[in-house]
Amino acid sequence: MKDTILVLGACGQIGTELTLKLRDIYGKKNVIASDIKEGNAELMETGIFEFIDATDKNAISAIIEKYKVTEVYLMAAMLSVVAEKFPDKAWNLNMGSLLNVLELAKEGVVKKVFWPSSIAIFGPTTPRKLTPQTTVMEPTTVYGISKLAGERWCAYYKNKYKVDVRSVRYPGIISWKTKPGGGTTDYAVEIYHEAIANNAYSSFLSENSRLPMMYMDDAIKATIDFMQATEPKEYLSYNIAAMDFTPAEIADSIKKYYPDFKITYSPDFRQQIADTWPESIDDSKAREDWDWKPTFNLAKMTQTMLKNLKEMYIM
Ligand code: AKB
Repeated sequence: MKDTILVLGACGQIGTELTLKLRDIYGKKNVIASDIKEGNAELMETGIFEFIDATDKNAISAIIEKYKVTEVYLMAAMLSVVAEKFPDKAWNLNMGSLLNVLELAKEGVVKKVFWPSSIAIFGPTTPRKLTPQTTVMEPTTVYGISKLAGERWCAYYKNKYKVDVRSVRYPGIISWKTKPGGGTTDYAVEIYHEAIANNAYSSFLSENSRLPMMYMDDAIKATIDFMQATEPKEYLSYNIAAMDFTPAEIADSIKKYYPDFKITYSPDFRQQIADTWPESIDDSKAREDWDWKPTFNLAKMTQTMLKNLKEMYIM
């Protein structure tokens, strides 16, 4: 039987490009996009779209039944910055949607689930350089707490009910197609837009604030590769890594194309979140267990971002 996939939160930054890639692989008819709001024109025009609130289990269940869905990618989430402003809403969305999908998978309707975790599961007591797969995890943000609790819920449903749920711990994700919303790592996307639009950027993180990052194509590749990997794998949620850099380093990479580009620094409350996260990630387990390997470094990403954004801003 062919897989039929439902993407919840398909209009978000990762959801948009993930859905388009899944449609390339599995066929347009077999990948149903859904979100609480409309998204990118390409996403809306290339296949089926359904309005779904991911906290509404009956609504998800009805769509699963309607299209005979076998796999769910649950991409709906409130990110770190917005979650600090609305802790109860963040908890309800991040946990409620996950428990809905895990329950449906437990009932046997859905055969496989993808759920995104994050480097936000780590906290100030975690080793910050080359953070290992298994280590101290004491997140201090609402978002990080919800992601760590989510990992534990996934493990519970996997162990107790044999639910096939898989996850990766995304670092900051950079892309030109869809802007991120409400994350601490968003500066690394904003900076490219501002470079093209104004040749200047004021960073909300300090000059030397180093964080793990990844270009979107690699994040999508990791997601789909892990979902297609044959079971069993040792871990349910894997560290993945591609690069790490500071605002000063990304600015230097932009200056290679725009020598007059100016960066200034006005760290705000988001700095406190960044200070609790790792600087770099050890992803050797993902490399060993399912051949994970990134293809973009900072130089290649900057070249790709600037080229595509330039064309987008000119159009
Ligand atoms: C955020 O900044 O909140 C996210 C994340 C690291 O999960 N991009």
